[in-house]
Amino acid sequence: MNKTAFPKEIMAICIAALLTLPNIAVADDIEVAAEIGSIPPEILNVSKLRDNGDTENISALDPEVEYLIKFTVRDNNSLADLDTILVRVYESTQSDQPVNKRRVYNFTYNETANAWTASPSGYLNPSHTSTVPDNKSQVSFSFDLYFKLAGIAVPTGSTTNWIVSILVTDEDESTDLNDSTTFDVNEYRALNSYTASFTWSGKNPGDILENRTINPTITANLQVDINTNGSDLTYGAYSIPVSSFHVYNSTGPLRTLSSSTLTVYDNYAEASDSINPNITGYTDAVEKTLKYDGAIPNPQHSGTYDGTWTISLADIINPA
Ligand SMILES: [Ca+2]
Ligand SMILES: [Ca+2]
Ligand SMILES: [Ca+2]
Ligand SMILES: [Ca+2]
Repeated sequence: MNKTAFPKEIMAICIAALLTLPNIAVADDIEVAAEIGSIPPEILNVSKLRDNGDTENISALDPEVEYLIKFTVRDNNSLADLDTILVRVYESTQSDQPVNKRRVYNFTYNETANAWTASPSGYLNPSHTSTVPDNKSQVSFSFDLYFKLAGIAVPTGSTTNWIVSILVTDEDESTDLNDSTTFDVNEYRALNSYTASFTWSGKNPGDILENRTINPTITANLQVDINTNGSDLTYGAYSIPVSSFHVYNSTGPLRTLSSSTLTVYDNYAEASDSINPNITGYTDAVEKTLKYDGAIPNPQHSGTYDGTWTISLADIINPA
């Protein structure tokens, strides 16, 4: 037997095995992935209210005056991952109510637009511009939001408050909420835009003085008394006593003018609401009519007599 000779069957198997060896590659792709989690946004360092001179810790805000709130937002997916920041400023019992300048204000930062908007309009950026980030690849930014409230914003007192609620939402709809800032709204009453003088011309002793109308525009965030004071009209040493004149409101009653305060409209509010238990309503830029008339005494020395009368607003109520 030849020991070097393979049996035919074994040789055939070896050839078949050689033919099925894999090709040897010199390069190949590696599929690589790193899954980055969606990180919720955070609100940090919320300031108390500041006035626009940056005085901190304002606890009671005047309507129609600019204020500032500062806060930092961080998102470790970068600021570009933010969707919106909603700063809702509202009387504390009105959180679910629609925006309304009496009670709820929304200030919204939209990351895509990189801009603030406000509803109701007209109360954002009264004299300063609220800040926005100019580099969205940062992870945090300190926002300055400048705003004011309307003259009719409901006043609050020792048992009631307004709240600043800040809600940040990212593109994964993760959120953070901070409503730690509270404040009071002070009483507000303003009277303007009235014709500040009138004259009776060509009169003689004993003449009736036809009525003259003054229409002050009233804005107040609570009920107010609309009052008037008169004074004697004088010409050198001569005078026409204040009691020669009358004042009345749009429906009466006629009252003799006096140097003491007379209430022409008592506890007046154009619109009623009961948000604050002590407040019956408010008046938003409404003209009210006060009329004055009188009679010249007889006899009366000739001359041009003049004097200064006053219209004033007073409140007699403290907000609860
Ligand atoms: Ca995020
Ligand atoms: Ca975004
Ligand atoms: Ca309070
Ligand atoms: Ca009154």
